[in-house]
Amino acid sequence: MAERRLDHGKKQAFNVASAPDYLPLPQLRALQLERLQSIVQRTYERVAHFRERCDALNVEPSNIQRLEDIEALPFTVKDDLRATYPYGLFASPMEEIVRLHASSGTTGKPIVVAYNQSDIALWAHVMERSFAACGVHPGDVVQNAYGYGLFTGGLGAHYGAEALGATVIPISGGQSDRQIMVMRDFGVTALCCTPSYFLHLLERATDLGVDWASLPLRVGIFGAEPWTDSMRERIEQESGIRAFDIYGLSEIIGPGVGVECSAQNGPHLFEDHFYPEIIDPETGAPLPDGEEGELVLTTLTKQAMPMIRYRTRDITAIDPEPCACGRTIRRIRRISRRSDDMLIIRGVNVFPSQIESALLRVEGTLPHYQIELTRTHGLDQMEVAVEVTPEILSDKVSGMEALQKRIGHALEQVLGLRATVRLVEPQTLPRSEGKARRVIDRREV
Ligand code: DLL
Repeated sequence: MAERRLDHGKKQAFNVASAPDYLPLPQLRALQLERLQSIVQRTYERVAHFRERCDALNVEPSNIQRLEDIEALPFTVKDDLRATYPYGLFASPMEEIVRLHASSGTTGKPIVVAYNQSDIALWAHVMERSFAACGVHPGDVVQNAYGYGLFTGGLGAHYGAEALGATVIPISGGQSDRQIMVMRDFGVTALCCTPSYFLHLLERATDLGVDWASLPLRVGIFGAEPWTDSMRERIEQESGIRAFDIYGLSEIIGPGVGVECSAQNGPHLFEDHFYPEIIDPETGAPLPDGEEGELVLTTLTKQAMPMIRYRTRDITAIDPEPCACGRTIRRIRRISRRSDDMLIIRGVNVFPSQIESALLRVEGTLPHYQIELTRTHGLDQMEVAVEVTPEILSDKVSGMEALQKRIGHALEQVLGLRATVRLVEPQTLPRSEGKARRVIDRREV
């Protein structure tokens, strides 16, 4: 089934909206510099918080003469948004602000982000380019299962797909049975949701006896949470669609900061609007292309709430190699972790994505897992619950024990740590309509 649909993605015609993806480099850099100078000036004039930070560092907008001069500017971090909650970083008066979104933090108040008319048009534009890069075109029927509401996923994808001229079904997240009915009855060809929710839909469709292979679905535009290449392989193999990685964050605009092209080799960043840097997360020092570190983004054209040198906490590297698709905007490696989702277990640094890729390499596992951390007598314990295929469950006890051992071994090899492995029946771990919750940390701080 996998091969049957793979070629459809190549249908992608050169789209006028995506022309800026192919600018000659000198032109792109000149455009970035011009835009950087202008946004720094605007923010300095209109946002007291930014001006005070600049003054403290003795830097002013006229110091930005080359792109590298950006390094003299102060960083913006999530705490700056919290400290100025809700409206303190706006660079437009309220009469010009036409939309607010918010992203819930793990603690306390959400962070609030604002858009004026021009920002909404910019967002639709970068999302239109995103859909075009994934091979979506007018005539496609796009089921948008990202949540509509304060979350940026739903409305962000919605306006982009409309701008492209595709047909949008604004179904939002949840109600899986209805999603599947709509997918089948409306002839859906492209689906937007988190990768974990897609897995859930796939599973539910099987339960309902829907013949997945008979559906015209061709493309998945998946993001909002980390997922690995092993997860992509599973998804593509089981569903026969092509799964593209879309990246974004509320503080910068929402979805549409970057997206993969038909080469599926890491997201291209829309650099003409979002200027990337990679820094050492410990020292803040800039790192060269190719080296892994924290992604820092500057919005070059967003007006209502510009973000200058925003520390995303997302760990990646800029890949300067030209891409087979011919786009000149650079790619980043797929984001598999954040600097703040690192778990320290018995002194060892562990990222949930490492666990995912180790698990999925073992045959007999399903791509549903959960990590639970506890502490007994001062010692951290890690239990990894993983769903297994019905064939494994119907096998002899010895088969299950062997699988448990193989998983334990795979985890130990990757993490250098022993974990208790619990094999569970299919569909017993909680499913999410949006971002999956993979880790339950019950250790007391
Ligand atoms: O998740 C925006 C979005 C919606 C992106 C739909 C893609 C699709 P936030 O809720 O503010 O915004 O969360 C942003 O999610 O800093 C990353 O840590 C993570 N994230 C987003 N996309 C990806 C991805 C939306 N493709 C935070 N891979 C970001 C890995 C991702 N992590």
